[in-house]
Amino acid sequence: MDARRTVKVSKYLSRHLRHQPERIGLTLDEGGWVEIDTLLAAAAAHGFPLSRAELDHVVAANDKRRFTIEGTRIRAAQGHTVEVDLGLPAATPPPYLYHGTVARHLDSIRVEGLRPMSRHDVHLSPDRETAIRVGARRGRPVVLTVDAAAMHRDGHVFHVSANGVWLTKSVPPRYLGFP
Ligand code: HQG
Repeated sequence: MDARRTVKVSKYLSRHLRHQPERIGLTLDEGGWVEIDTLLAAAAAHGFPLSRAELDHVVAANDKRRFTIEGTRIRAAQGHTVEVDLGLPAATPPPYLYHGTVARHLDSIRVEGLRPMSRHDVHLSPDRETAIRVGARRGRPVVLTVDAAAMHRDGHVFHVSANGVWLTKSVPPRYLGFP
């Protein structure tokens, strides 16, 4: 399977396991899971034939481990805009986490802090390199430092997804370090 096909399949899965399952007639359960056979049938029926071997390859080879297979089911590890409860336990974050963004958002972030926007949670990275990659999706990346230890001490709840993305409901400005 070539790299382009892998990315294409990964984007297709992200779209339908995170954002628009109904577009191909899928219903995710409350945890975001769907039967793999159902997903493959729905994809085929909507003009995107995909083999089980290709699916397994994309899940295993995915640079961010975006998808999780458990038994006969699959789900996206994080990043949903549809309502799901991933059932992740609360976790103690490392002292600092990082958020990659771009300069045009900074005025608003200084006032409001980080908000989840269209997703369920604010996504935070465990290291600067990852945050730079996240910010670079939108332009020249700017990395904000999050005092996660202080947030945790003050009662903010953190979860970590199966692929190592740290999630929290919001980050008030006082916990943010700007470059
Ligand atoms: C910004 C990708 C103005 C925030 C990545 C970001 C990540 C504000 C954008 C995952 C704001 C939201 C998530 C405020 C936040 N005012 N702008 N108060 N608060 N923002 O895509 O973190 O490839 O929803 O800085 O790797 O960029 O999809 O979040 O620029 O893990 O697996 O609003 O998506 O993963 O954008 O990215 P997003 P994100 P995948």
